[in-house]
Amino acid sequence: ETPEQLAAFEARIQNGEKIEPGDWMPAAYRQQLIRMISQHAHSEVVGMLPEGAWITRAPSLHRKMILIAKVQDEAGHGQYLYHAAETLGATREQMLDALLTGKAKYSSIFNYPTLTWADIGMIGWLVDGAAIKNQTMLAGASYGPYSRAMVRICSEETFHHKQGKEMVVAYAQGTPAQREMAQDALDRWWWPALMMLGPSDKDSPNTPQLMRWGVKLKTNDEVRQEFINEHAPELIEAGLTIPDPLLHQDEQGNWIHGPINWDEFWQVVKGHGQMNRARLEARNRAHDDGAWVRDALNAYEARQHSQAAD
Ligand code: FAQ
Repeated sequence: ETPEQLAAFEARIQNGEKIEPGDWMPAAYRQQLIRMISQHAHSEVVGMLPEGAWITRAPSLHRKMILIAKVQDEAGHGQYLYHAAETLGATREQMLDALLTGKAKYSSIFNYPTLTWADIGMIGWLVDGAAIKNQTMLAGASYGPYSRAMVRICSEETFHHKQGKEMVVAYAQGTPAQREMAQDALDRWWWPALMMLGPSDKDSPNTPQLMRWGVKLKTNDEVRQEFINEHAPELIEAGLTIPDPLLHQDEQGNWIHGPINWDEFWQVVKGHGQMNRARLEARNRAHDDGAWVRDALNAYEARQHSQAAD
């Protein structure tokens, strides 16, 4: 890598050009993108588990159909993202191996259990809501395939967000038992939803480089502030109590949160959350159960090759 190459690359970013797969890029840019996009893909795939657990227990056919479609969308998002990472030279096998052996990270949020049906609504409202804020920003990212994947993913997640909000608002205004279930879900998901947007800026080693190269256009704390500003008033309007006694609006209209328990966040990131083990076990089981499909594909490909050679 010469200083001239780097300067030309950075000038392209400054001009708002997209970097495409065959273009020259610094090795660190490629590495950062593979890290981020593959972790994002893993999050979508592992993210199917907490919600998938409730498909058989949905309270109506209507809600069951919505949930099946949502979980299926997450699988699709995982696919686009694995493809986006493949354009940078990562192989599917390497990425899956990193996930299944616990080397790769995926979003902390999916290491929390879904204890009641209201959790499904709360995931749609808060987790998809946080994901949309982060991904709308990433839709402007400098790497073309990632930015384009974000546009499609965000539009699908907008439906997820709406169905979650509709569900929680209905329960918050429903019977006393439904209200209690919605409040309990908020009590358990509020703080993890704030944490999923990443560590505070002072503890975020990747942000400066990612911002310099136009991958992230905002810091973790900026995105978190946007998320709270949108969601806090809506949750309060729905009649729910946000479990943060220090939450208040400042003179600029920003909703200021109390201290986040970053020890809990890092414990979860390091693999010691409530569901880390169960999530990895479930993914490993699914992978092992799919071995016959991979074998069949390989056998089919080998036969096509041998027929082509004949
Ligand atoms: N969980 O220096 P930073 C979804 C790690 S998709 C676990 O700030 P960065 C859809 C981070 O990797 C949700 N680890 O890192 C859905 C780094 O470690 P490393 C996923 C985390 O990259 C909805 C270290 O901490 N979205 O929910 C987390 O600048 C409903 C230092 O952090 C994406 O992946 C975390 N929450 O900023 C699906 C979006 N946060 O890798 C189903 C793409 C940080 O150096 C149902 N990613 N770490 O060893 C991003 O935007 C960024 O990577 C951040 C983190 C913002 C997540």
